[in-house]
Amino acid sequence: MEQERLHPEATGELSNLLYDLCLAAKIISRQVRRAGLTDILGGSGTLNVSGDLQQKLDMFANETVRNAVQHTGRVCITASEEDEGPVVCPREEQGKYVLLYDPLDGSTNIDVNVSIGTIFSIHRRVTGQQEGASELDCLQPGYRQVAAGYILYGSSTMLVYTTGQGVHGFTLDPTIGEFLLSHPDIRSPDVGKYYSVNESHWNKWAPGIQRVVGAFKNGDGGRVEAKNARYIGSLVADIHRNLMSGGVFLYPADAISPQGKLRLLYEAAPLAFVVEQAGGAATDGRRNILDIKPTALHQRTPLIIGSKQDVAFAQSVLTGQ
Ligand code: AFP
Repeated sequence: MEQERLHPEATGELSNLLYDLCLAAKIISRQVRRAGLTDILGGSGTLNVSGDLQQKLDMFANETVRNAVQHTGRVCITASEEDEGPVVCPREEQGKYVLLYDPLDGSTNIDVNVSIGTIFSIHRRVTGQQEGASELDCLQPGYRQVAAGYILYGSSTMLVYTTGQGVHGFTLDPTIGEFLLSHPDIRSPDVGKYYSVNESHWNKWAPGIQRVVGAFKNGDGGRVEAKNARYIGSLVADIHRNLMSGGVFLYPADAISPQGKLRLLYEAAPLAFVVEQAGGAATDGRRNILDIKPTALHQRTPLIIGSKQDVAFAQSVLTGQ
C-alpha cells in the first residue's frame, strides 16, 4: 500500500492481486503445516506436463492459487507448471493481469518435511479485450514483469516479492493470520559465501561449467574465493538463503538435459526479477534471464543466479572473456 501511494495512477488492482495470492499462500501454508496429520502426503498417481510425478499437495496448491484469482476480474489468464496449457478466465471476467506460477516447487521434499515454495510472476496482458486473452499474454520476456515473488514454507512462512521497487519480505504471523513486513528492502551481498548446485551431475557437465563450479569450490587464483556448499533441492529455499546470506545457485545444462531442468516462465524469470531487484543477477550462461523471449510455456533454461560478482564470474568463464 505504501508503494501504491508512489503511483498516483495506480488503481489498486495489483495490490489486490497480491492480496489474492496472500490468501492462497495462507491456505497452502495451513495445509503444508498439517501435512503428515492429514492424508495429503505422497504422490497423486499422475504425471505433469514435464513428466514429474505430481504430489497431492502440488495439485492442491495448483487449484488453490487458481481459485484465488480466477473470478476476481483482475486476471485474464493463468498458466501453471502443473498444467499442460494456460487457463483462460471467463470472457466477462477477464482483467488486465496475467499470472504464471509454480504452485509448489521442490515437491520431492514435501514428504520429508523440508522447505518448499510457491513462485509467481505477474505480467500485464498484451491482448485486447476484443480478441480475448491467449497464450500470447503468457509468452512475454521477464523484463516485462510487473511483479514477481515467492512464498517459502520454511521454519516460518514468508512472502518475498518485488514490483520493481526493491524486494520486501513479509512473515506470516499464524496467531493473527496476516503477513507482517519483517524484511524491508532486502539486499543481496555482491559476493556470496555459498555455492549451491547438484554436483552429482559433474560428469555430464561441459568443461566450462566444471571450471566455474571448481572455482566456487576451491577458489580461482584471486578471482574467486572458495565458498561453502549448501544445496536443499528446493529452488525457493536455496534462492532465499543465498539472497539473505549471499551465494550463487546453479542449475546448468548437461549432456542429458541440454536446456537444464528449470522452467523459464515459472521459476527462472520471476526469481531473476526478485534477485536483480535485490542487487544480484541471473544468467543462462550467455544472456540475462530477463531478456529471454519465451517461445513455449514450459520452456526450460540453464540458470546461474545470485550474488552479482559470482554470476558475472560464471558468465565470463562460460563466454570465454
Ligand atoms: P521438483 O518440484 O520436481 O522437486 O523439482 C524441484 C526443482 O525444480 C527445484 O526446486 C530444485 O532446485 C531442482 O528441481 C532440484 O533438482 P535436482 O534434484 O536435479 O537437483
